[in-house]
Amino acid sequence: MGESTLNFSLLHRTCSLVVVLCILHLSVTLFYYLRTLNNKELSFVQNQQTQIKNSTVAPEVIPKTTLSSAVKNASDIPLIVTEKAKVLPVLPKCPDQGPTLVGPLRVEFTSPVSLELVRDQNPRVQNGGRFKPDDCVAQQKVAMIIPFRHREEHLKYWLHYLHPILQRQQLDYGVYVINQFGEDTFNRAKLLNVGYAEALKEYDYECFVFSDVDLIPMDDRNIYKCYSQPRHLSVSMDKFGFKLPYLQYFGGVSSMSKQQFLKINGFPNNYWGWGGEDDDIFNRLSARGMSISRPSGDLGKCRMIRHNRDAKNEANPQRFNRITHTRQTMDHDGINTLTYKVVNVEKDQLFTKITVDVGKPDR
Ligand SMILES: [Mn+2]
Repeated sequence: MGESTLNFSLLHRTCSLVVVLCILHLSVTLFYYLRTLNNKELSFVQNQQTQIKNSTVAPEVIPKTTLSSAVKNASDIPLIVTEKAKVLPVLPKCPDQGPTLVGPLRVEFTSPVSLELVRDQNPRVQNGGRFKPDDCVAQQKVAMIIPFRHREEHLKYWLHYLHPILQRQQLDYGVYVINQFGEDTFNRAKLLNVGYAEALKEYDYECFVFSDVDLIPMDDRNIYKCYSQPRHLSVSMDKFGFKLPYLQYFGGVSSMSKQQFLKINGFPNNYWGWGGEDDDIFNRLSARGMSISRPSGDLGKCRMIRHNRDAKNEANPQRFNRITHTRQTMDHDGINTLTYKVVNVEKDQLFTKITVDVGKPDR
């Protein structure tokens, strides 16, 4: 009997202990659960910090509201926030003249160039001919637009010389070769309009350099970017004895910001064959009260690869008449009336080649 009472008492105590342990366990669980709820907002803040840390956005464009509200919400743990804020990348803006620019360059077209070699020599150029500096924030996002047809040899030289130059110029750039489909008359200005439109579909470019495929700058301080006025970059070509052929000349290589380009409604679409379209572009700029910015004759030296006039790019006999009417035609012939059909897009490491049907002249 005494033994059974003892056993019962032991059982009772054991049960009580189990109940107490259960209550303890529940309380601890509840405590941690509630703490997690409280910290939900905090962990959201931390996520935001991590996102900022991982993004490549320039420090000056980090939304200030995100940062300040993060600090405010997490005021109970200021240490963590301070620590996170310290690891934000603070990339400086690239300087006007990059530290690796070399000045005058030797440019010659005697030894042939292989694309494989150019690819190997420019390992930091990404698919599609894209590059941006990793040690500073580029001043501008620039699309290089090259009107093209049957000039593979010239394109190799262009890529061989320009990729190293553009990287030293620390630009955030992409190379777009706009290849006219078919064998109808060539239309340089319309291809340039297509290049503008197609490049903008890929990236938020703010500047456009329009370059003939056969022109190579002879000094890397001639920066292929945009300026406060539309820029004529190929100011002293060997072809013209290193002089401007005439003061209004805007052919060869030029650059325009998106705003400048839109202000003149882009380029004319109806200049078929060689000549006149560059003068029409000059007239557009002048009609909208803009002037031409140029580098010095020394910095603006460039070489043109010698070649014969292409087939289906005969001098356009209408050009003299057309350029006298630019002011009347520019508002209804330009980027606002551009039509074309993309036939093919090829992505090489060194360039994006867009083959496009731009139609043919009205008969
Ligand atoms: Mn040429």
